[in-house]
Amino acid sequence: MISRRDLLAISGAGGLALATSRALAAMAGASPSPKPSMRPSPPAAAHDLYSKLTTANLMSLPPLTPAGRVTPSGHRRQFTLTIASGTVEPLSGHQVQTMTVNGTSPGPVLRFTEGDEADITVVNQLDQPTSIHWHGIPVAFAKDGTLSQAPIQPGSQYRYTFIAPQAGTYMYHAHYHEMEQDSIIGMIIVQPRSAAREPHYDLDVPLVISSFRWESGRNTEAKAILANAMMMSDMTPDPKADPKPGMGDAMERMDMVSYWGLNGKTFPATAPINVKLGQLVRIRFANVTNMTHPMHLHGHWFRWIAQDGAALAQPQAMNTIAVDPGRTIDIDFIANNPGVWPLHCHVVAHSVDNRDLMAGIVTVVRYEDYSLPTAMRNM
Ligand SMILES: [Cu+2]
Repeated sequence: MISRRDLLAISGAGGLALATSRALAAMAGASPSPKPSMRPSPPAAAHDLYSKLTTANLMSLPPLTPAGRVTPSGHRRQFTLTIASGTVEPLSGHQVQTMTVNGTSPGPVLRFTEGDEADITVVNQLDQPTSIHWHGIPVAFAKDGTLSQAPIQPGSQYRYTFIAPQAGTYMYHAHYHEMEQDSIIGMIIVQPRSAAREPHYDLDVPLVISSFRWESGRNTEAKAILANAMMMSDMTPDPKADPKPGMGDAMERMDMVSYWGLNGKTFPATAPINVKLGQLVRIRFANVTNMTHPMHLHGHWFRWIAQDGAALAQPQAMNTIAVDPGRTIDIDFIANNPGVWPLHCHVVAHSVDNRDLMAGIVTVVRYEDYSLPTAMRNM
């Protein structure tokens, strides 16, 4: 496991040299029988490093080109989304009872090409009404899943149709009892009719930022435990602080508030983004939580290329981007710096758990065959 101290060491000016082998080995998924190191040549590495001290290569990539006009493609794409109660496992051994879409949360990524007719049947197997909102997509008023539409009653279904708009990243989510139904979420990806309007991406990664509510009856209790734990860590004992539950119990209970995640998993259960040197990688963020998540990538700059499904005429170079609630953000980067690099929310409470270990909205960009130097592995 990776502690906050390790994370700070990796993030800080001292860089990798300060990171413990424990942290890096965990991120690299290092096995007891390590493979040989991928790029051992020091002169080449030094040269590569200097060439990375600018964003020129990244910014020479073309921007995404928006569609001039979307016309019907003549294709109909049908999906069935079944909303039901279910169990998910954000972390191995930690099960959460929630509401699911086709058995998972987030639900499946729905993919279209511009101008396709989306034909989506939503089946409600909950014991309460629901409806689905097509976030960012200009659908007909009666299909918006909100005020214009009677909710889908338990045991019944509703058919949504709309035309897939200009290429970009969108999402869907429940718009009925939103607090309770906040796990009914998913991403929509619309591809351009002409591939020439976008750079060729070797990898296109959807990342839905999600959270899992702990049992609502324990909300107050969790806050009290958090307050106590913070006071204890500051070494400023408060005589009024409730000595019960004890710290051990507090630790155990605090696990319940740690389920911030990516694609329904919380680190270290999140899927790594496996890249090869030289690849062009696109990442699509969708945030349906109620907090802003400043997503930071180590070791690289990236371009901010689109927001809310709309391409930016002038992409911006950055390495941290705030993904606001209700927003989709697209970024891309050149995989030019081998390693096992964290990509994480920079709000510490969203990326570190109660035991100071990396958790929550954290994943890694992991280069193929990259392994840690032997010396670090054995430290
Ligand atoms: Cu966050």
